[in-house]
Amino acid sequence: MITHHQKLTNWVNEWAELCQPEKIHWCDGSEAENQSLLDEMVASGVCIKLNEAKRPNSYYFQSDPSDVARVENRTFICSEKKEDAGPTNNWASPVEMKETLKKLFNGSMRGRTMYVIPFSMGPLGSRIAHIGIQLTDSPYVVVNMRIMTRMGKAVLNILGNDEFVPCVHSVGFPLEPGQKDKKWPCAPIEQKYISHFPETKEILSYGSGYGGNALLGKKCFALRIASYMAKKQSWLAEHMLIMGITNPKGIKKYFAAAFPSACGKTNLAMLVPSIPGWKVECVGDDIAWMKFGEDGRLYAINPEAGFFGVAPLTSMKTNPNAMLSLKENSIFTNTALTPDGDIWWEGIGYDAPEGTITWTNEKYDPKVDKPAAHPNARFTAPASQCPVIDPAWEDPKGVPISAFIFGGRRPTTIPLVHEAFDWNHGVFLGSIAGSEVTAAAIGLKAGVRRDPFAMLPFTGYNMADYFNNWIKTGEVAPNKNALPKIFYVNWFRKDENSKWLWPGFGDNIRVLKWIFERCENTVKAVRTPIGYLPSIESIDISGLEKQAINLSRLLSVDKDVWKEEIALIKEHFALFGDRLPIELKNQLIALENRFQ
Ligand code: SAT
Ligand code: MN
Repeated sequence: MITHHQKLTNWVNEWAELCQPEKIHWCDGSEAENQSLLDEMVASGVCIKLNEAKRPNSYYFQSDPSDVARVENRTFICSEKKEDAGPTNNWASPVEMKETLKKLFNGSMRGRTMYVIPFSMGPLGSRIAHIGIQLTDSPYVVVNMRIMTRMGKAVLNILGNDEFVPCVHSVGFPLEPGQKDKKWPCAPIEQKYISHFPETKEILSYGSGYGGNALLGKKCFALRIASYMAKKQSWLAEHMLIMGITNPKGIKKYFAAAFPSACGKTNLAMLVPSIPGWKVECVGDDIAWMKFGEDGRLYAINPEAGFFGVAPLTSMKTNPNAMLSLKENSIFTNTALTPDGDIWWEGIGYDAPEGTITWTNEKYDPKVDKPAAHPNARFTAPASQCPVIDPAWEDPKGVPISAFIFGGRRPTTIPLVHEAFDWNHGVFLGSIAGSEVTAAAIGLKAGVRRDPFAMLPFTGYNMADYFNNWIKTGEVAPNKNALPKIFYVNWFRKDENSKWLWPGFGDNIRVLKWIFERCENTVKAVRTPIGYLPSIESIDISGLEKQAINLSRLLSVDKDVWKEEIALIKEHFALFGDRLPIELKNQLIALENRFQ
């Protein structure tokens, strides 16, 4: 036992009594502890150590085929009142959920070790950081949490006798005496429960060993629980990357950006600029926690310490900085495995060598239409290994945010970039963010799938109240002039032949440059009914002459198309009924009027 925190000790003992693990291990976070867990997992066949010469100190896992991603229909927000979970969450009564889970957790760790993981979301001791303690029976979770968070003894020292967010996790596969373990133990889908109790700040997760279902610091704590804490305490917990951007004169600004999945958020966070003299550095690729500083500016920290990124399509071409981040000391889950003991995935930039093994542990046949890596295969890599990690990424003070950027995949309607008229208009832009989905995406209706602030599956309370927290942030800002400006980008506009109009990737710096210059007030903008747009001359496309970029098309705002868009926004807002903040209702009316 390495703590005198009586409440913590009691809590651990209570759960141990219920879950009945064979032993309890308090994680100190040391290198030796990490190595012994990895060695044990290799010895028992749970994972493979990759070729030391190719991928030093890295490990390869294959999950159960049923346990490959977050499970939104098994994710619950258990607030006292159903309406406090809102129309976008699965609600369950906290009392009933706890009863259900107590039964499942009863004896769920038999034959296993219960690990106690003290972790800090954010630099140790930062005024924006918070501490959680996760109990888990999964050593895979322990080694991942060691990369993704600051974990171990030092956290308990900082905690003292303070409050922590209790997080309990079990893979839900107890072992009877003599029973052989599975390579990836988990429970069947109908027994998986990823449940959150925002009002009491608790997380109980049962039945899954995967990513956001099991690494409870990430989506469960840093977004769902933290978003509720943020509302109560007037700060922001957001699904945003944080990037530093430096112009050729050496002036630096920080932006935070939210995009729905599959918009290249990790790529943007580590972008390699295509115009000379500009530099992008990465503070974080997924989550931002923000509070006002003494100077009245909004300061952001990345609560995480690693990247849990989608592997397929990551290559030296699409994201060299991610590739270099994962060159060693990394964990790979559900990628393919090459015969010489390295990883491979679709879109890595070279063919799979003969003899490659798929994520389902079969011999890979490129002629058969079955991917070698699962589309949601992941790498877990330390952020400190990113070649463009920002020098201030661990600054406990955080970094001052100059601009928020929202976006989505919209083949039509939305221009390359536009700027909000003011804070509330910016909140409106965040609230209508979304991507167009094709009918091909399973289970989704074709059309625009709204994902407000990219927080649809991650807001731990009523989304309408979450919008209100953003409105309120503008009201309580100590210095309204120091509030970040708000922008909306769309890299994904297409022409009538379904060809991308914008090159994307490193060329997105050209849009970031305009945003940067708007923050500096050194470039003009054109007022349109939807917001401020760049004039055609003010987007720097030098060096792209050969590609004949059609900027007037990319920046066009079509009245008839926007009439349709407004009708869709009305439908989207109707979901929130009377709870939708009046400020957003008024924004929609004003938008409609500006098109009259
Ligand atoms: O599995 S995670 O929730 O960590 C990643 C994701 O699905 O966004
Ligand atoms: Mn994410």
